[in-house]
Amino acid sequence: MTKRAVQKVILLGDGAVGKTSLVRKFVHNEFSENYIFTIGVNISDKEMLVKTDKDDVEVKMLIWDILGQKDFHRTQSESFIGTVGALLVADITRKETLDNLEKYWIPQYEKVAGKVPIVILANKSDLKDKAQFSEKELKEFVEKYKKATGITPSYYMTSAKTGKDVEIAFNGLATRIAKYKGM
Ligand SMILES: Nc1nc2c(ncn2[C@@H]2O[C@H](COP(=O)(O)OP(=O)(O)OP(=O)(O)O)[C@@H](O)[C@H]2O)c(=O)[nH]1
Ligand SMILES: [Mg+2]
Repeated sequence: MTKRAVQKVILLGDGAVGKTSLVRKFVHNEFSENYIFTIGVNISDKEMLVKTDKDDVEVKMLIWDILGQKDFHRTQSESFIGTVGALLVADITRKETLDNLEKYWIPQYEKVAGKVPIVILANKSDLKDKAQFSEKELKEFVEKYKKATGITPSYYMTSAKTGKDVEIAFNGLATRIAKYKGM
């Protein structure tokens, strides 16, 4: 039997890491080189089919894309309420964006949402020449998180430009949430 579910999820990470671009690629299959920073929140939705061990689940994902600037702490925290999972996004051309997931985004998010499923994305993987960290370092980051929490997040090297691993990352999060909800 096919089940149905609505999942509110959110993308988190520093300014210009590619949160809006990832959503645009996933929902509309479009990409633009222009940077227009997000003001407040954009909400998109996308239907997808996920498979758990028990069932097929038709998921309607409500995707919240918020601004990454840290000065807007309150707007960000309010948008975390009611989410059942998050995509944590870093930019491979700026190592500090990965450090900030650990220092800022994950703790802030967990304070509001608790220990819900998360997926870690190292975006702009097409810009290999400018990379400041590798897949190996991303894996170490995930291992460290696992040691601290007992939870192993999935991780992907994405590119909103080429589309690499974008669909699989969103689908991976939706699948984790469905399992977490016992579906
Ligand atoms: N080469 C490359 N450029 C990317 C990729 N993803 C995003 N960009 C570029 O990076 C810039 C910032 O992208 P956004 O998607 O607006 O970043 P954001 O995280 O939404 O930024 P804020 O809304 O300010 O928090 C834009 O110029 C994009 O074209 C990618 O995978 N590869
Ligand atoms: Mg944005």
